[in-house]
Amino acid sequence: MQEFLGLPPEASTYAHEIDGSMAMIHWLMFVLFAGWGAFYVYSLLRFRRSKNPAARYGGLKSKFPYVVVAAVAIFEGVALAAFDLPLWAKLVKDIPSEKDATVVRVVGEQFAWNFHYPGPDGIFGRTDISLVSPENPLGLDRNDPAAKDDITTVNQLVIPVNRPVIVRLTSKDMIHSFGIPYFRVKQDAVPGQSVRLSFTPTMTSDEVQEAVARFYRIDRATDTDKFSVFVAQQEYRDKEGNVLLAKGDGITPDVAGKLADAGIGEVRLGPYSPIEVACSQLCGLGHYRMRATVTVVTATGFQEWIKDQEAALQQ
Ligand SMILES: [Cu+2]
Repeated sequence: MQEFLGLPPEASTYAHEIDGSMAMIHWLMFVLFAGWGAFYVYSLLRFRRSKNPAARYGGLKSKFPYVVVAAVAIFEGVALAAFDLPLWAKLVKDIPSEKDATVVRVVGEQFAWNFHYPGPDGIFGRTDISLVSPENPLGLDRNDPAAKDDITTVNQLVIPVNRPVIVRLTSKDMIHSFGIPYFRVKQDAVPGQSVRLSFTPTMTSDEVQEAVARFYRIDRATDTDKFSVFVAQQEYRDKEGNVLLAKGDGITPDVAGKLADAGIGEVRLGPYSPIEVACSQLCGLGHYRMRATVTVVTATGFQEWIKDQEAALQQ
């Protein structure tokens, strides 16, 4: 169904339910479209001029059509409320304990996403608006003992797979929206409010990259700039066994020429960093570039990343 609707891979625990709900709405709309369309065609034929030369336009005498219209409207309302409200309630209420989750503060601003991790002590350091500067977009007070181990990044969210993530979402300037299509996550970031949301990634970035990889035609005339965000999903060699394109490498004009020489016309490529946060509320002229990469790694990969970040803080 997800492929039928042209949706991206479902990379979080509740993505499937959201897709199910979307599919249901589409089917419901299809049934209504077909029903009303059939009624329209029936009316055209039944009341056509040649059969009803002396038609009167006094309006309906029967109450029955009104009953049908009211029944359909009530059915639609009940169907939407009965399926979607419980799902929404589940998404906003089923937030796990912070002990069992990766907790990240996310602060949107024109036009970037700031991420703030509490570090190994699990406590977010103090932030102060007077400390906000281009180098310290979160206004983190590094003199606060709890802030010493805090990790901050800009436009780069790193999270472990198969563990709940709790986001404390806010905004500095205006309403943005934290949208991650692969996770089916979308939540407005409102200045002055801290909104909690939770999701659990079920696929690593590598797995998503593999899932969305496709074959692309490459030849000498290919504009390789168009492939700048793609990397090869497998190795390509020539007849002598020399590697022309290694797995994980990008396409350059040189590589495209060598592949053409070796008679390889199609290569399997996937986006280098497939998962992104895309701001989903039009928030100004730079809205289109307000995006962050999401890197979903294994639990050990995440520990290593934290260790690297902590080491960088000590310097
Ligand atoms: Cu925005």
